[in-house]
Amino acid sequence: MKRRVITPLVVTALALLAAPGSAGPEKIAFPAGYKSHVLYATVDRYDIKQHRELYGTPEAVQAAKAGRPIPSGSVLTLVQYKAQVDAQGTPVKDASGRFVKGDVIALTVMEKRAGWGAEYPADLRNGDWEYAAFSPDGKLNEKANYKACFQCHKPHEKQDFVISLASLAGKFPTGAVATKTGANDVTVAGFAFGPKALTVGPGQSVTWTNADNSPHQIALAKSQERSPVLLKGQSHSRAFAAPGVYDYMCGLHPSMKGSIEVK
Ligand code: HEC
Ligand SMILES: [Cu+2]
Repeated sequence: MKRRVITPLVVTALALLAAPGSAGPEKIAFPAGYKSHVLYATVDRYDIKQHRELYGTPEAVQAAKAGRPIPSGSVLTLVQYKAQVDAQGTPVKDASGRFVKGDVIALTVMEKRAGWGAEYPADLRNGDWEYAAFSPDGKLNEKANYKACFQCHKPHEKQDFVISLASLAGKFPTGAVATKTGANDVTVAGFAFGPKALTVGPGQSVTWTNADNSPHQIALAKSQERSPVLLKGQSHSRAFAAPGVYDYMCGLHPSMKGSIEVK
């Protein structure tokens, strides 16, 4: 930051900035230098046909790797690219099976600074984080649904609201996953539940196993109960006592849907 003489006018402006009601995406400056940050993960989003690059400031990556809290001043930038598709609309893959990126659609950013976020009600606040969305040319998107950023990242409070924390910490498992194919097993692969609809007897358990590189989460529609976030290779089991149809979705990717019928 440039040094400047603090005039009374600047002092007033600073006081206004710190006043309640000033919370919001305007606090975040476009991270023009994000490409010089650390590219810590890439994500192929089968559900929305996007390729994503996730960048973090070096201090954030170092802290996450060491298991320390992410420091004030950290910036995480998620760059959304359109996936290139073939004539059928299916994403084209490169030699290593990854989506081929097209144009940048948007950049979403999280920035954490000590003291930020205090204006938000407790059921919305994401610690000291603010969220902002930018167009490819760096203009703030004032029409983005900022409440949804807070709501969707809120359940990840235990990992400082950073959904990709395991990747940021370099702890994301790699390698193939041995999928289970028992009658009560559901495999999560390619951003889909398989089988999508499963029937089990009363009192039986269903086990979901995540075979994707992306994390997923089982979120029951009616009760809003959520499993822990399942990283690649991790499983979650739950017994269903009462007959009925239990619709669920992925808590991270709401377009992924499935159902369990108990009868
Ligand atoms: C539907 C749920 C959902 C909403 C709404 C959402 N995110 Fe996320 N966000 C995710 C998921 C899931 C990831 C992990 C990467 C992925 O799968 O694309 C993520 C990752 C991120 C990351 C990378 C760091 C991290 O937490 O892993 C940033 C930055 C980010 N989101 C910013 C935003 C902003 C800004 C908004 C609002 C404009 C927003 N998000 C809204 C689900 C959501
Ligand atoms: Cu998911």
